This record gives sequence, structure tokens and C-alpha cells, in this order.
Amino acid sequence: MWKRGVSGVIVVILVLGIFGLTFEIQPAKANTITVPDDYATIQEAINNANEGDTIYARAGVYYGDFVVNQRLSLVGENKETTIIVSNSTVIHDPNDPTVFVGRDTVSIKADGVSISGFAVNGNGTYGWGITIRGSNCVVKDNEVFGIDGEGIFLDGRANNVEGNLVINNTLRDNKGCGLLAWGANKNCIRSNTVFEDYFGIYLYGESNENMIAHNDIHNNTDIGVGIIWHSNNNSIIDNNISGNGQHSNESYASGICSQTYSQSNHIINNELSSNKRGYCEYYSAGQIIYHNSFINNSQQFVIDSQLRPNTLDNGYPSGGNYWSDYTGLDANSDGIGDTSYTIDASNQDRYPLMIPWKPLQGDINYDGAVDILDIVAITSIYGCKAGELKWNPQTDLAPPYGKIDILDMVTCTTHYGQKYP
Ligand SMILES: [Ca+2]
Ligand SMILES: [Ca+2]
Ligand SMILES: [Ca+2]
Repeated sequence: MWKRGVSGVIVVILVLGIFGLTFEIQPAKANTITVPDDYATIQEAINNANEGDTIYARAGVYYGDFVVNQRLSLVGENKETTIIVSNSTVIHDPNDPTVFVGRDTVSIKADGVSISGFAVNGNGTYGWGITIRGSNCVVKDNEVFGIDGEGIFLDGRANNVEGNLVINNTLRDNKGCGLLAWGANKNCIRSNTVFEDYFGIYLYGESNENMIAHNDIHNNTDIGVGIIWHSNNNSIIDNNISGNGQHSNESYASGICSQTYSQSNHIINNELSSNKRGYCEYYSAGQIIYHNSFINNSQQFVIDSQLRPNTLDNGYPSGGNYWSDYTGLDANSDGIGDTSYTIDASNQDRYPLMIPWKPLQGDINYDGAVDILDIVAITSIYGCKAGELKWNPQTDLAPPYGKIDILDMVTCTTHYGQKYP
């Protein structure tokens, strides 16, 4: 019986294998179209491409605007020398010629599009650099600058805009936001450099469950990371946020700002240094804020008005935040100050850290140790992809981002046993 069972299993595996092969030898043929060799413009190449094709643009200057309306990969030869310049013609509202209409330099209107290796120069045009109105797209290794508006715009006002990955881009010198998410959920904004925009990264208008991780966000005019207008359950993790709002007279100029009914956002493992205000809050509630380092901000933490208290520590012994102006002692040398860091009666860090927080790779549940709980967290969603129900972006430690696989597991186990401090 046992042998027959085994051979049955083998037969099933063989049959599955043959079917697998059958499927594998009939892939849709994806072509690479080169610009300007095959078509003079990127838009012509897009219009003549089939779904799944790659459009490769050689170094050069291409004038926008482009619309990507099917699943394609756009690859620039080199982001320093492959430059998309916005078409600077101003569009007027047909009903009111005194009103300008914003335009997209690159408009993504399909799911699964990827764009990498371009400089997108807004040329001062009012509108957006790269606008995404689809899901599961990848915007990677681009530089977007000089837009009179937003560098990257996740526009979920009319469509579902979910599971997009915006990674390794430089977003600078834009007059609006480096990146704006509006009504966009479950996107991952990771490892970008965002500076000298008016706002750095701005989650607005019911943008929920987004992951903002490992970004360097510095010297933006007003706010580094804004969590605004009913934007809830976002994770702001492991970012370096410095020098924002320093020359602004705006009331909420700060490193991170939660405003207008934004609730239950996780703000963990960030370094907030030399901002006008490290963190500020206006009419919001219930954020979870710990293992951040607040270093030499002009004001460390400002509550303007609040619907309910924030949580400013993760209990003992995991601890709260590091505050460079904390004056308490640590008599028992457990790394945690013996007295609370108090902002007001309902905002107290009961367990302030004595030295700045050091992020730990592999610490998925952010408790300050890489241990079996983190391994279990990965195992429980192994194989999961961004946008799926069980998706947890905190678990996505290693490339390919957007999928939990063996490399995420290896990254975690490599750091097994490490602890703060
Ligand atoms: Ca102590
Ligand atoms: Ca852990
Ligand atoms: Ca991964």
C-alpha cells in the first residue's frame, strides 16, 4: 500500500510536471522595442507594442507627454542621460480658460507597468512627473525633478491604486510633493531619496496601509512625511528624516506631521533630526510611535490638538523613543531612563531610550530582537504577494520586493539572535 501510495504521488508529480512544461513552452512572446531605432518616439513605441513588451530608450532627450495604457516595461539606458522632458504647453480648462489643468509627463493607466532608468524633468510645467492610476506597477531608479506640482503621483481618486512599488528613485526640487498618494492604499514607497521639494512624501485623502520605509527625506521646505486627511494604518518605518521645515513659517513645518483625522499610523525606527519640529500633530489620534530617535529638532514633539492620545512606547523592556534632550538617569543600567519623557498629560514616553535606536534588519515585529517570532511572521505569509489579503510589507526584507520568498527568510535568519542595543 505504502509503495503504491508513493508511486501514485510520483505519477501525480510527473503529470503536473508535463502540464507545467506544456505551459512553459508556450509563453506569450515578449519583444524588446528600441527607441529611436525601431520608432522615433516613446509614444509611438508604446502604441505599437504588445502587452508584456519592453521598450528600451537609448540615452537622449525625449519630449513628453506619454500615456502607458497596457502592461509594458519602459527601460531607460541611464537615468543621467535618458531624459524625458515635459511638454511645456499649458493646458487650459475648456470651461474656464483662466484655469490651468495639470498634466502628467508620464501617465500610467494600466496594471503591472514598470518604468526605470529615466530622468523626468518637469521643465517647470504645472502637473505631475509620473502619475500612476493602476495597481502592481514598479517605478524604480528614476530621478524626477523640476515639476510645478508632484514628482510622483499615486492617484487613487477614481481607480484602485494598490500594491505599487516606488523604489530607489530620487525626487527633488519639485514645487509640490516629491511623492503624493491620494486615496491610494497598500503601496510600498521604499529606499527613495527625497529632498528640496515643498513636501517630501504626502499621504492624503484616505490613503491607508501604505509602507514608507528606508527613505532618506531631507531639507524639504515644509513637511518631510505628511499623513493627512483620514489617512490611517500607514507604516512609517526606518526612514532618515532630517532638516525639514527649518526655514518655513508654516504652522506644521516638521519631519513627520499627522493632520485632520489621521489615526493609528505606525511610526517606528525613524531617525528624526534637525527638523523644525520632529513630529507634530493636528486633530489626529492614536498613532503608535516608538523606537524613533528624536535628535536636536528645534521642537521635538508638538501636539496642537488631539482626538485621543498617542502611544509613545512599546512597553518594558522593548522601550520607547530616544530623545536628545532627555535629562533623566538610568540608575539600573537597563538602557531605559528611570523617568518618563513627558510632552503632556496624555502623551508620555514611559520608557525613553538612553542611546539612539539602531534598526535591526530582520526584526519584523519591531520588538528590538530578531528571534523565533520574526521567523514565524515570515513563515505565516510565505509566498504572499503585495496586494493580497495577508500581505504584510514589514516582512518584505529583501529583493524582489513585493513578494515574500526564501531571500526574505535568509535575511531574517542571518540576523537571528541580534538585539538592541
Ligand atoms: Ca533604567
Ligand atoms: Ca522581533
Ligand atoms: Ca521580498
